Amino acid sequence: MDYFLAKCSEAVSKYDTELAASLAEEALTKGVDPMRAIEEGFAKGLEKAGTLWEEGTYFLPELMMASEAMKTAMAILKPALEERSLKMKRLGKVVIGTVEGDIHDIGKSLVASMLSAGGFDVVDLGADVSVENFVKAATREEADLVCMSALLTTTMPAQQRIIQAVKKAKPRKLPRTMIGGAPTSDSWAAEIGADAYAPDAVNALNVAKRLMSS
Ligand code: B1M
Repeated sequence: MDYFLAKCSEAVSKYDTELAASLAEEALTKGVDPMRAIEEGFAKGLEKAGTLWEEGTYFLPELMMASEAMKTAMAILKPALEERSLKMKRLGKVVIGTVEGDIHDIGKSLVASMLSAGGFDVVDLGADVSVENFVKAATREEADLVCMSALLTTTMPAQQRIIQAVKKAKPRKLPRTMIGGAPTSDSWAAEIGADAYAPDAVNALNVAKRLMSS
């Protein structure tokens, strides 16, 4: 298993989209937990590509190709995650997106898949989502939870603007709010008035469940 997950990681770090796709298919036929294949396999490869980029070994095109390999594998595994979701008790409705000015969508998509697999109905707004569109979606969908991802220190403040704008819009049902993304933290959540912070997709599901029951 570890060898298989290492191959998944390497396919992404070496931006081999074809191999990543065939390994994702293999994971499905072998019955590997799709979330495990993503988190312990493919995502590790993207982390490595990120490190090679930081070191100056990779340039932006290589990093983008590694992201594409990761996204291709995730797209193949997504139906298996969704199938699991259909069997679950519904826990609430989530609106999720990456904040404006920020196009990093892989972590956000992973969190969306995890919440969906755990029994939430998820409306994924995508990346670079304006404050206005977050508010519109939260109101329209009567969301129980609004989830905001930010990967750049420069885009973190948008999380605060969204929280303030949602409260100001006074929707019929005031949703709870959760933030995440590498530069964010518990203390940032407290500072901007978010109900919660989660460091990764697994914790995001646990935190979302806790928010729904509190
Ligand atoms: Co960018 N990038 N990038 N990038 N990129 C980072 C984030 C960076 C840390 C790299 C670095 O310099 N060390 C750095 C940010 C520095 C900072 O501000 N602190 C950076 C930069 C600077 C940039 C550009 C500005 C580069 C440039 O153009 N000069 C540019 C920004 C463009 C923009 O957004 N406006 C840019 C572009 C890109 C690519 C397009 C090449 C690509 C993104 C492709 C895509 O997403 N479609 C990319 C990538 C891939 C990365 C790294 C390497 C990997 C990000 C990723 O997908 N990780 C990243 C460095 C790194 O993280 N090592 C980096 C895998 C993913 C599964 O993890 O996203 O952390 P992550 O999500 C986790 C948790 O954070 C958490 O759960 C997820 C799963 O466990 N989580 C949540 C995330 N959202 C959550 C929400 C929640 C809860 C948990 O609740 C709501």
